[in-house]
This record gives sequence, structure tokens and C-alpha cells, in this order.
Amino acid sequence: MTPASGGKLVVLTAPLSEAVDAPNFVLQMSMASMPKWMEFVLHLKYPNWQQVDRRADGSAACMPAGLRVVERALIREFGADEVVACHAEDLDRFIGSRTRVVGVSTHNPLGVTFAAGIFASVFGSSRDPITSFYTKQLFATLRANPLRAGFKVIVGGTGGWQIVQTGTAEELGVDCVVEGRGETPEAAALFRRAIAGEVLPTTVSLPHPTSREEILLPDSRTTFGAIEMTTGCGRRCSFCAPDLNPQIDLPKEQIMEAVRAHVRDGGTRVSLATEDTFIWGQVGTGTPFFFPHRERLLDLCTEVAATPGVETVVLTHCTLAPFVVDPRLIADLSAVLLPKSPYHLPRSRHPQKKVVIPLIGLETGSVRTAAKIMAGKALPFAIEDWPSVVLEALRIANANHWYPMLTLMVGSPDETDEDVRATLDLVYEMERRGLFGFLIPSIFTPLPETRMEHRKGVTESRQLTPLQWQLILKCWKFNLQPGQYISWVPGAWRLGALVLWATRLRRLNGPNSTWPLMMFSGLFPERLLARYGKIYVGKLGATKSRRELIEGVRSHFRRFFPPDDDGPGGPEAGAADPSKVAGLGTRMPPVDAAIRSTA
Ligand code: B12
Ligand code: SF4
Repeated sequence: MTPASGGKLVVLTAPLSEAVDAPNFVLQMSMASMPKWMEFVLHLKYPNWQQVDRRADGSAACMPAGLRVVERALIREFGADEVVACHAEDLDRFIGSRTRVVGVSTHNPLGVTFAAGIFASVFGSSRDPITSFYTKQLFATLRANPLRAGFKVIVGGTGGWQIVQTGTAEELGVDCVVEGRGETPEAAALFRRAIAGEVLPTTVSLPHPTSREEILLPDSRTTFGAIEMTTGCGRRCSFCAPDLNPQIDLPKEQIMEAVRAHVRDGGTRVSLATEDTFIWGQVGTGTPFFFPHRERLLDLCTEVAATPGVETVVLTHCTLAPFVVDPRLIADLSAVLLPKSPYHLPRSRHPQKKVVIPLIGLETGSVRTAAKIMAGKALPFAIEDWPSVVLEALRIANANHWYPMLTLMVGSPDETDEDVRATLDLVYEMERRGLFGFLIPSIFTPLPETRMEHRKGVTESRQLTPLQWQLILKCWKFNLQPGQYISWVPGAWRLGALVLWATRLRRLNGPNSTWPLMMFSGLFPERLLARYGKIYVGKLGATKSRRELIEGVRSHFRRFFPPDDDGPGGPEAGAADPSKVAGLGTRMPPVDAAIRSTA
């Protein structure tokens, strides 16, 4: 049914699987990873997940942050009466004879991104994770709209590239895929062209703002309360897309305004969206960004957490090295964030079992690979010390009730068995030391415009070697350690894995997965499997303590270490007295040079 009023000139929407403001991140992340046939599991766990909130006029009460920013920018351009953001199932209420553009925001439309394809492919299909089903459903609705000839479909968001790369724009009925920021004058110009009925280019690249002033933050409620605190990163990993954006931290007042607007519209949760929480407050200050600005960051988090109406606060992404740089910061942040954390873990020693769970890229335990593709990841420490940085960071994190999700990249170009063994060494060492983070293996995905855009790694699960399979399944076994969940869950998973292997996976993934799956199921002890050469039980050589790591830091960086580093996890270490270890006034080398010099 089309609206009698003629509808809105510009209609904005997002797939249900990305708009849904579920109890926590897990639902959306699962939809990115699980094939459609496993959706029943989500219905069991979250029976009401498809219910979405609406405002009195039927528009969406809550939408992904990116779409909210585009909405704000277009309202600035065309007026509030001409623009609406609505849920996919309400499109018919807003698309009318006056509608000239439908803008769709996508984060992960086809589920072909990293950390997503792997599970869908392991469980049966890499092409149809749940999220891609809902995205396709949305595009089918648009195609079937009787007024389709009257409007253009523009797709934007971080996942638009998936449509371009899979060549599915025509099939989905997309006129133009936009890569880049929606609050730019160039984006407004594109919408004006669409409104004028011009033929649009099939792909458009929009620039990224280069200053804080040009970036808009949402002024209404967003999914998960996502509010950007930084753009870009600066560590220059060659596979990373967000790092291509300028490194900018948004002013505190702008962030606070967005938090207040979110709460005013009924939001209770805030997720500070960033590539690395720890760079906020330290961009362009003269101190290298990989030495966090403790006071500023604490002040921001404290104020966000104390905002009336904010019930939970989570951090999205961060990096490991800052844990080793400033354990006191981690302890102080924990005091602010733990009471507002929505996450609990039975193994946590926090009185209410609360934990902080940021997403962090561990990627590899192989120094050879790390030096090649992520030489800046360990800064200010040398990338040669990456395994020690990981272990020390986790020690400090766990001591403060932080149990991060750690992504690992499997099947990157040129990955050798030796590299995979090095990663297994690290994972087994974590286990030996009783350290914990959720290990999330993902198959290498070359992202457009990154330096690895044209590099080819493993592309499907059948190509995985036995060691790569072992790494993937060891990670999942590690995640299911007893004490993490209710007691029957790990057993059920493992039994399920055996049944799946017997009925489906054996044929689907080939023989390389067999013994790793036996290991995962716990049917045979790992030591026995190792003795018969079926799996590799990793063993890491000597590693460095925090003190040794700091002593190994290049002299021009040492003066930036905070002097009072005696937070939990820190006391045995202690940074050397900065005045003794570095000539004050040493010029800071540019980051790229620092990365090269550690590589
Ligand atoms: C918050 C977040 C989440 C949250 C919430 C997502 C949501 N639905 O709101 C959760 C945790 C659920 C999540 C899940 C996933 N995420 Co996520 N997520 C982020 C994060 C941290 C912030 C996103 C954000 O809100 N940014 C702020 C807004 C303002 O920016 P934006 O979305 O880019 O929007 C701008 C432009 O893209 C554009 N735009 C957006 N929409 C539109 C529409 C139109 C028409 C136009 C013209 C322009 C336009 O204009 C906006 C304003 O400038 C980013 C990292 C980052 N810093 O961006 C990762 C990120 C987007 N996620 C990523 C990934 C991989 C995933 C998962 C696949 C992970 C997984 N394996 O589970 C899943 C997918 C979920 C799904 N449903 O399929 C990757 C995407 C990589 C890629 N390029 O493909 C990123 C970049 C993280 C990273 N470092 O790799 N994510
Ligand atoms: S540390 Fe993370 S966000 Fe930064 S460049 Fe590397 S992969 Fe990208």
C-alpha cells in the first residue's frame, strides 16, 4: 500500500539484521556468521529479536549510526519533512509518488567480510549467512515496489564494497554504491542528482572529512548507541580498511551531545565506536598516539557513564600494546566501565562477575607474518616482541576483568605451516598461563583499497590445511573452556560438532578437518592426538616480561611512558625512570618511520 500523501522525497533504511537493537552485540555478530538454516538457534535465545521500536509517525526509533548521520546531513540539506529513516518492513508506508531516492545503509550486506564467512562456510554455506538473507529480502521489497521506476536506490556504509565485488548490484536492483562518508557535500550533491532523476554512476567514492569540524555525529537514537569517538587508526596494518581514513578524535562536547540525544530518544546503551579507544585524546598532541592520554580518556568515559539515563557503556575496538604501556589506565578505566558493563562471565573475579569485552586484532602469533603485514601493531614495542606483548597485555587485561574478543586471521597470503604453528604456540601458551580472551578466527579477506587488496589467501574452507583447521578449532575449544558458561554448554557444542562432522562437514570440508574436529570434540586427549602426529601441541619459547619489553623500547619513545605504572598487572614491572632512559627533547620520529624501523 503506497501512502496517500505521496510519501517522503528521501527514504532511508537498513536491513533488519543490522538495524535491530538487540540486547547485545552477539545477535548481530552471529547473524553475520551463521547460515540461514541455523537461525532457529537465535530465535530460541532471543525470541523477540525481530521486534523493533517505532516513533509515533512510524519512522524508526533506532537505526545504525551511519544511517543516522546520513539522515542528519540530508535533513540539513532538504529539510526534516522530506527525509525519513524507517525500518525495512515499513518501506511501503513512506515510499510514495514523491519519493526520488531510497538510501540503504549496509555494514555487511552479503556476509562476505572477514570473521564472518568462516563460520557460515564451516557450517555449510559461505554465501548465505543470516544477514545476507535479510539484506536480500530488503532489496527484493524495493524491487517489487510498484513505484520503483520513480526512485533511485543508493547503497552506502562500510559493507557497500561487498555488492561491488560480488557484482550483484544489478541483481539486487541497486543504482549506485557509495563508498565513503555520507555527511560530505559530495554526498549531498549525489542525492540532488538522484532527486533530479539523473542517471547515477554505478559506484561513487566520497571523500573522508579531514577535520573534526566536518564530521557529524548522530542527533538521535542509534543501534547499540553507537557514537563515533575516532576515525582512522594510525598503526598502518596493510590489510586494514578503517586505517585508510584520517586519524581524527572527535571533541568531547560533540560526543556528549550525541550521548544526550540518544538518551533523550529512549536509548540506554552507549557504544563508543572507534578503531582504537586508546588513541582518543592523543591525536595531534605531539605525544605519539600509541601512548594513551590517561586523564582525557578517563574523563570522557566517566562523563559518558555518568550521563543520566545511560545504563550501559561498551568500548568497541582497541589495541593490545596500550595495556602494556599503561596498566594504571586500564585499572582506572575498569573502575568506571565495569559497573556499566552489560557483560558477565562466570570466570570473572569481579564481585558481580562483570567484564569488559572490547574487540581486538591479535591476528597472528607469527613474528614473520606480523612484521610483514602489521609492523605497527605492537608500537611502541618492537614487532619482534609481538607474542610477549600479547601475553603481557592479556595478563594486565585479565587482572582488571577485561576479557577481549581477539580476532585471528587464518589463511593470509603466503601463510606457511610454520606461521600457523607460531600462532598455535601462542594460543597454547595463553592456555598454559590461564589467560583468557575469546579467540575469533577468520579467513583472510582482502579489503578494497588496502595494500592487500589484490593479495589472495585461502578462499574456501576446503583449502584449509590440517594446521589451519586445528588453529580454528583450537580457538573454539579454547573459548568453550569449562567455567565460561553453564556446565552443559561446552559438552553440547562438542557433541554437536561430532554429529555435524558425521552428517555434513566430512563431505563439505574434506579430510583436513577430521582430526582437528576430533580434538575439538574432546573424544581423544590432545596429548594422545599429538603423540600420533594428528595435531600439533604448541610450545612457545622464552618471552619477555613487561619490564623487559619496556627496556627494549627505542630510546626516543621511552620518555612517553607514564611514571606511575603501578596499577594491577603493573607492579612487578615498572617503567624505567623516563629522565634516565631518554634524553628529553628527543625528536619523535614519524609513525611510518617508526613502523619501518621496527619491521
Ligand atoms: C559499532 C560496530 C558494530 C556493531 C553495531 C553495528 C550496527 N549495525 O550498528 C556490531 C558489534 C553489531 C558490529 C557487527 C559487525 N561488524 Co562492525 N563495526 C562497528 C564499528 C565499530 C562502528 C560502526 C559505526 O557505527 N561507525 C560510525 C558511522 C557514522 O560510520 P559508518 O557506519 O561508516 O557510516 C558512514 C559511511 O559509511 C556512510 N554511510 C553509511 N550508511 C550510508 C548509507 C548511504 C545511503 C550513504 C550514501 C552513506 C552511508 O556515511 C556514514 C557517515 O559518514 C565499525 C568500525 C568503525 N569505526 O566504523 C565496525 C565495522 C564496520 N564492523 C565490521 C565488521 C567486519 C562487522 C561484523 C561482520 C563482525 C562479525 N564478524 O561479526 C559484524 C556484522 C554485523 C551484521 N549485522 O552483519 C568492519 C567492516 C569491515 C568491512 N569494511 O567490511 C568494521 C569497519 C570494523 C573493522 N575494523 O573491521 N559492528
Ligand atoms: S591496529 Fe587495527 S584498526 Fe589499527 S591499522 Fe591495525 S587492524 Fe587497523
